[in-house]
Amino acid sequence: MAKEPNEKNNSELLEEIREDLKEPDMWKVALLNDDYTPRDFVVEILVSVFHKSPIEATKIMLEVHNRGRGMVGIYPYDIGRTKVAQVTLMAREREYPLKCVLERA
Ligand code: TYC
Repeated sequence: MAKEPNEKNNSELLEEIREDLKEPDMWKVALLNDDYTPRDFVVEILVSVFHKSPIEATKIMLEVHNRGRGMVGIYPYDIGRTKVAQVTLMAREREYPLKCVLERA
């Protein structure tokens, strides 16, 4: 029987199923140090946006403060991008220069 022009063969269908089952690409969210954003605000962000405990949040904040940058977590692209946007919005609302970036894991 003739194939409809948009009908897919088995290997095309299998390839599509494989694509759907793939783990999503993961992205790193990192915080950058600056001289103006208060330490308490960075801890607050790590607790509220990234669901860290206050102790873990303080550890990460101090690492960023001492080393210039630090990794906060690894997320699928859309979640990472949303978290970066939330941090940036919260920081700008308070007029802090805090930088949060997304990079390939
Ligand atoms: N360096 C800031 C201060 O001393 C604290 C700080 C930590 C700022 C981490 C940004 O990502 C940051 N107030």
